[in-house]
Amino acid sequence: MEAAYSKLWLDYKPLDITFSGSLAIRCLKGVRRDCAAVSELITALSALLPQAELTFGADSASYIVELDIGGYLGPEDYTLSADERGATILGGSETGLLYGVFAYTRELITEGGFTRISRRVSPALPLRMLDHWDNADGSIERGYSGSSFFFKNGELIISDRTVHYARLLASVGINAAAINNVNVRGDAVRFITPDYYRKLDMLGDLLERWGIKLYLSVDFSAPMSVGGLPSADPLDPRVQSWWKDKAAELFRSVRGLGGFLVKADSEGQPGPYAYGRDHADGANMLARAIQPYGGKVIWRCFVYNCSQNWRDTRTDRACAGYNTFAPLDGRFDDNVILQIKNGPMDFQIREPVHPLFGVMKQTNTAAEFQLAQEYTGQQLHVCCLIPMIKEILAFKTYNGRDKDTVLDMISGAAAVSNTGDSFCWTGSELAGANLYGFGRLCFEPSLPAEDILDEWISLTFGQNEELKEKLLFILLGSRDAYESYTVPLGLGWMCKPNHHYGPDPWGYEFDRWGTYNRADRDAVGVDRGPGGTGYSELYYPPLSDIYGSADTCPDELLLFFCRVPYTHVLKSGKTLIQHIYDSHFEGCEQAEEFARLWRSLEGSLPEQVFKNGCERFREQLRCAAEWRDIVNAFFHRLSGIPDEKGRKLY
Ligand code: GCW
Repeated sequence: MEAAYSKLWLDYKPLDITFSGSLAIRCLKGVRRDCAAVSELITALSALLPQAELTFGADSASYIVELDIGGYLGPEDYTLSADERGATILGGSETGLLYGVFAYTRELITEGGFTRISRRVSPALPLRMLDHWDNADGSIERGYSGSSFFFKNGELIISDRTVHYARLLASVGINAAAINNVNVRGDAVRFITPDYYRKLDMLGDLLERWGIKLYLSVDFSAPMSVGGLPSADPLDPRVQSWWKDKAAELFRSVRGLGGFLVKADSEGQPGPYAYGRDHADGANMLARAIQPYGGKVIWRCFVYNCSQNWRDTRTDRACAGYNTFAPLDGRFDDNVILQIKNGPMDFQIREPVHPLFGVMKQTNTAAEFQLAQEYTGQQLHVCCLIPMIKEILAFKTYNGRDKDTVLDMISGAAAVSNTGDSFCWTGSELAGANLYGFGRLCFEPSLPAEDILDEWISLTFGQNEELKEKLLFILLGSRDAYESYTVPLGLGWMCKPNHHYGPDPWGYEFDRWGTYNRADRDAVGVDRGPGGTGYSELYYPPLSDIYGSADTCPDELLLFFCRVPYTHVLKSGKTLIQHIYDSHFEGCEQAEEFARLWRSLEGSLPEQVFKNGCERFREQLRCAAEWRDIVNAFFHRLSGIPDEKGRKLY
């Protein structure tokens, strides 16, 4: 039977070398023959070198791969050394060893054979997590890749696909997965009841073999919804003891459980505010219940008023996360990690970096990214997010520390997964690069985007220079193009309401979500400077000054921070209105060029991949033209200013 899913970058094909000798794997000391590292090495070597005889431990073999576990390394670290005669992979634990095996395999494939390697790697971030927004009924919130492969009709599914999933994650170093939606609905409320323990235990055990901890999104009001208590007040001793008992039962029943992910007081989810408590009270209560088992609470900072009045220009959603959490710095227990979205609003194609990263100096934090392309083309448009993630991690907060970048401040990163049960996992093959790249960046953030993509292309599609060059061009230019033909200069939210696909410049203008562009006939943008909502003041100087004035604010964020007339001259020398017109035309042209390049790859890609890409590019071009014409018409009609170049603006 044909597999129902692609193996993605783990589709090991024979190497194009002549090796007729014998191969041996030698397991030293504590390395168990049945651990994932050894099984992965066998899988890889027998596929890459199918003609070679593979044995265990034979000293006479012409190439020997020695596996070892060394006490002096961190548990997830590995060292890798290799030459023409063999390789030694040393892990700090079986997990570190597994990462070393994947790195070694990657090297064999990208180098096209045995080479010299000498390297020691420790993951930059201890927590490297994927957050699934999968619902118990099998649907996925903001899922663009089919249905859930974890759940169907309230049941937890474990299949060979689950094993391949674990291998994919481990191969890029992801070590945690929250399997259910942060909006905990339907049967998911009951995941923390005995009904689900047996399956959760199987899943947790399976994932743990590949170094991945299982996380569950939980309902903050579970003491009521599950426990039947009258309250979920975090300071109520009955609530505290309910969670303690629940934690004891859960951690006893489910192997590999890492802890909880919580969305509280956000978009209708229950939280501590209902009882007049704050988010430290809420998070710490849960953290104390699971602390004895080494559990962690990943607590989201996506807290804002989603019932705002659009007439109110003083309340600013961008300030909400900061105002909620900055005053609580230092109050969170050690096993709480605050998960902060990369920007202060919500995963737009361009936002400033969240000011909480700089200010939470005494709290464990993790950055949250969204691989699911909710606002970035829904996996119908190509939009490679790797350069964006790199930019955010490298962002200097100026918070007075010697090491002051986002990467220096966080101890983890999480990404909303873009996966589903589609054949290629991510709906679009090109979206697979985001999943791959996210994991690689959490492990080795200094890797250039181009190198990560180069690696992903080689592993996924094989070594073909022309193919690589074209795909790199498409992927590396894709975010720019998307940004250019959609929303200008950091403005955000000109999409259609609810599903967030396609243009609707006033779709969110008179709504309750706090997402306004304030466009009128003279000007556009939100004044978030000191004379406006004051958001720019939440950054440390010099950023607060830079962002606070239209003279210094970088062009790409201008309309996020400032309200400026259409005749305002940008740093590029163009007027704002002309920039809007030009970038929309240019972005569409870039997308057309990507589609042309893709079509030229017919024959170099598997047919199914090629056809799927063609369909998606067709849709991207259709939608990009809509964006261009509607956004340009919108600003043209409001401003009455013609295009200098005389193009048709409708
Ligand atoms: O942007 C919003 C999404 C919601 C999502 C929420 C969140 C899971 O539109 O679908 O809910 O963000 O991040 O919690």
